[in-house]
Amino acid sequence: MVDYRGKKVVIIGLGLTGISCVDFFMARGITPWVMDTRVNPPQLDHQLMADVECHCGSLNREGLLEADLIVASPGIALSDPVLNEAIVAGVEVIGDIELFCRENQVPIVAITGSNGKSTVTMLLGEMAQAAGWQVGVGGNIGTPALTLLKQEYQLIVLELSSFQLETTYSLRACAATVLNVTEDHNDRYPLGMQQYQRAKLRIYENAQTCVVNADDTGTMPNFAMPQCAVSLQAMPRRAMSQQEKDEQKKNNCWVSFGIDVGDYHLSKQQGTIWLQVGRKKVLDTKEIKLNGRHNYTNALAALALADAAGIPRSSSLKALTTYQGLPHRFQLVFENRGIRWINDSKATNVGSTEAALDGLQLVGTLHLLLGGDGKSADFSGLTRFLQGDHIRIYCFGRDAQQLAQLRPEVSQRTDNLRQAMQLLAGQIVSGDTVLLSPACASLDQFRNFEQRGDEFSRLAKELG
Ligand code: UMA
Ligand code: ADP
Repeated sequence: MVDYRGKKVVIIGLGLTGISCVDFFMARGITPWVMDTRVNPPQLDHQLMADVECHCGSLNREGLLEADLIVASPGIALSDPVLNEAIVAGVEVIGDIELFCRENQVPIVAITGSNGKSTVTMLLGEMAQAAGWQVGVGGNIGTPALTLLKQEYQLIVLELSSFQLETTYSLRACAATVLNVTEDHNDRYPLGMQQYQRAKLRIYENAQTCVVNADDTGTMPNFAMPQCAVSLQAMPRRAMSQQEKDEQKKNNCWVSFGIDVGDYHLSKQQGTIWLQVGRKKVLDTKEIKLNGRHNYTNALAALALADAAGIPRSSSLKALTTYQGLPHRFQLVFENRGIRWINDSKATNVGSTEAALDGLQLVGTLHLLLGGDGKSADFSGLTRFLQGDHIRIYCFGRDAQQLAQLRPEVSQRTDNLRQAMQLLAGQIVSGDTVLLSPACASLDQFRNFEQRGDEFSRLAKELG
């Protein structure tokens, strides 16, 4: 247990992460100072804040420069000028995952990627449970990691975002994966994909088994990679020495998953698609409850992680035949008069919407709802999935205009999701599919992707 007594601790951000950090320090007899650039951060009225001072509406420069330790929530960019000044001045800046790793004694499976994190994280939790293990699941999925310190577990499964990985140094996962790397969070990575990817690859540092995607070289760590020209702006960590890199290369092992290649891959035989490990077919994909082709690779990744963590294979396979997936991820929410309504509200970037469109089996016309805050993404990758006569596109929210440009002749624009759904309701016929897979974050018009998905589901039942 690290002793933080006598240190001036500042927590930035008073959301879910921030309040879990306040709890952590208060339980150790340390009263932190909290700051949030929001005027009214969400956890301001939390009972734990009764005796804690919170500076709202900006970051206090002097307070940060005088701190011994800054714990930054994932929602605040390290490039924030005031925070960056403290980093440059040498103040130690970490995140909640680092605090967690310094205390935790339990084996960790760590999962990141642009898409599929939550699905694979939950699936792994189910696999461990099927084996009768006490398993804790948390991180970016919504349960702050620090809350997992309060219970005894045999295994911890952490979903980690690139933001969380930027401020983590002591993670030593028994198995770690970057599921895929496609464009996302451009607004937080002004130096481009390489900057985003480097943050994700940090998950492999000191991992015993690294599970990589054989179809996506972006997921592969390259310890020989020369230092990127685009280093994270004053990233508060020292670089690994060559000796450490060589040591790591020797000590950990690599396992891959992929569609046709990889230690864990798919194989086709007489119309049946199998999950295969090495030369052994282990499960007929017809037995998997999850929808969509991308979920076969998620299943392979989860199986590779579970094997590496020592979960009995039979339990993992059993979980694959029962796990139904999470809501808002390519979820059939209503079917009536031969019309399917699919809620894929969690598709908050181009890669996830591509996966939805790629796997779609269509009978009639596809009515596709796109829109929201694109986080400065380049949407052009979607164009190849929007071809043909059997598609109508409805664009709403902040980036509606840009999205409608992808195929203007079949696109219509509205202000919001409700209007878009009212518009399409007059145009659908039996055999059609209505798909909300917006390729954008929801935050311009909704509290979160769940609220957007719930509105879609409600309107589907009302209009369909
Ligand atoms: N913010 C400010 N000023 C601040 C601090 C935050 O404006 O000083 C804003 C941020 O821009 C952000 C919002 O407040 O949009 C929330 O930030 P936060 O750090 O307070 O967030 P938490 O409530 O602590 O939730 C975070 C994760 N959110 C983010 O990384 C933005 C949650 O992931 C995660 O479940 C939670 O910690 C527990 O670990 C959500 C998410 O959207 C689901 N993650 C992104 C994603 O998956 O794409 C990375
Ligand atoms: P994350 O936690 O990374 O956002 P989720 O499992 O919540 O991932 O899924 C988010 C979105 O990405 C959903 O629309 C889902 O259908 C899609 N998705 C899931 N797995 C993959 C994958 N392997 N590749 C591309 N898209 C995926």
